[in-house]
Amino acid sequence: MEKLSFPKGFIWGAATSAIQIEGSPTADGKGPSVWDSFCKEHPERIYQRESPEIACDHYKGFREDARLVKELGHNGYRLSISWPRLFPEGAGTFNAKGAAFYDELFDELLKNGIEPNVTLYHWDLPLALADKGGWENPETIEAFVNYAEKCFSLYGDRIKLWSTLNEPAWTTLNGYVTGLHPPCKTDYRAALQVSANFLSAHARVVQTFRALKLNGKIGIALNLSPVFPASQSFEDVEAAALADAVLNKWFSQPVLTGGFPKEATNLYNKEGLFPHFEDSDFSLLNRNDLVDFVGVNYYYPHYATSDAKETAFHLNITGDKNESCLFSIAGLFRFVKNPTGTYTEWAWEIAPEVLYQLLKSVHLQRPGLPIYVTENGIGRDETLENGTVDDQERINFVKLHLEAIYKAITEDVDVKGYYMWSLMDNFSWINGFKKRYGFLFVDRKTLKRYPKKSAYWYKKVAADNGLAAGQ
Ligand code: BGP
Repeated sequence: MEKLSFPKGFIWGAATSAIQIEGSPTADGKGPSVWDSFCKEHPERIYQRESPEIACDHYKGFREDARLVKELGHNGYRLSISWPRLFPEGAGTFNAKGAAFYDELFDELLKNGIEPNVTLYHWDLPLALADKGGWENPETIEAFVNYAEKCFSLYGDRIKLWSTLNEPAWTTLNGYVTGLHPPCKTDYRAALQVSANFLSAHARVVQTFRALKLNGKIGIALNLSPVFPASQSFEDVEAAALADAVLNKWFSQPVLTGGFPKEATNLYNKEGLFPHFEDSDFSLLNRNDLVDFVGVNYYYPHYATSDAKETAFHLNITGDKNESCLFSIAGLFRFVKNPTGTYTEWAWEIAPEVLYQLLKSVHLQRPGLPIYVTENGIGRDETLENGTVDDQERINFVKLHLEAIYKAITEDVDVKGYYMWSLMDNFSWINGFKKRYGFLFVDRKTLKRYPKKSAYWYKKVAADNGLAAGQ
């Protein structure tokens, strides 16, 4: 059987984010984040009224978790820093106790031979900033740059891989278009200003990082869901190109090659919605030096039709296979199911071959740019049996995606690592806890971790630095 050997030094890891695993929302002076308050104020919007208050209690059990990461054979780990732990109000007073947690966590990981890949912002905006307009307010950009600079000065001696933002497209979309995530707005103008402010924040933080001349690399983690036309009709082809420009390229083009996609620019200009950028930010975003690497978060592709009569959004948060997701913007595009596709219980298509195409397309846009697959995984409804979970479906999923990555690598795409989402079952935003993603099963009553079958399988893949085709 052919062995798929990955490049030497390939990172085999998993990913998490602060609020999804840490718990201890008020410990050691942490301030509230927008997700803490959203879950308290609108429990009805979260499946089974769950909250991240306890999550996986990682704040208390981080040493044991670092030990588990090592035991699982990973050589890398993607995580995020909680901004309101360091700056309880987002700006101003610095909380040294919150910062000490990450000091210890990073040391623990490094001691165990695990290279951290640190994201500065994974959606847990300090509430005090949200109360002043959040990402719509340019003061948030300033506060983010100051917070990032503090992180660089505190941890820049040890952290070699940094990402500025996690999925600015997804958080803009759900915070300001679908209204499913905080601040639950449905306002295109606000959405576009927020997207612009995210991009400006990224650009300024990269400048700050470079000025410090640290021995590390900086990038961004983008959710990229390729969009295909539902049919070959001219209208559907156009609708797909527009959806791709609005949802993907609006965020990826400025950081990968500089500039903005014409389909989106034309639309926003026509509607009088093109957002405001400071001149200096705009010129940075028109250059092509805003990333040392790009993080690709890939879950599924979209199929677009032009036949969009209404504006409506629905996300399957129950895991009921009969419940479809809905995404339609009147007059622009609507997403439909792939009639030949295979879907998860949460109605996300499983399409590994699209990851190969996506990696190739990033490479074509920025030849040679190092890429990390910073998220990819499958959410399942799982139960513990005899101290483990037989998640063969996850093994199949990860294997197919690794094969897709391998194929891209053999065609000169510089993929340097893979972080499966997620290290452990965690707070899956509005899906609560039923949707499980981890290599580690987390018992919700005891919070004890149990490696699933996939964890053992992946350990062998990491040890072999690859896998046998068909294995
Ligand atoms: C990404 C987020 C992650 C993670 C993952 C799975 O968009 O960056 O934080 O949660 O998706 O999504 P979900 O938990 O909503 O199923």
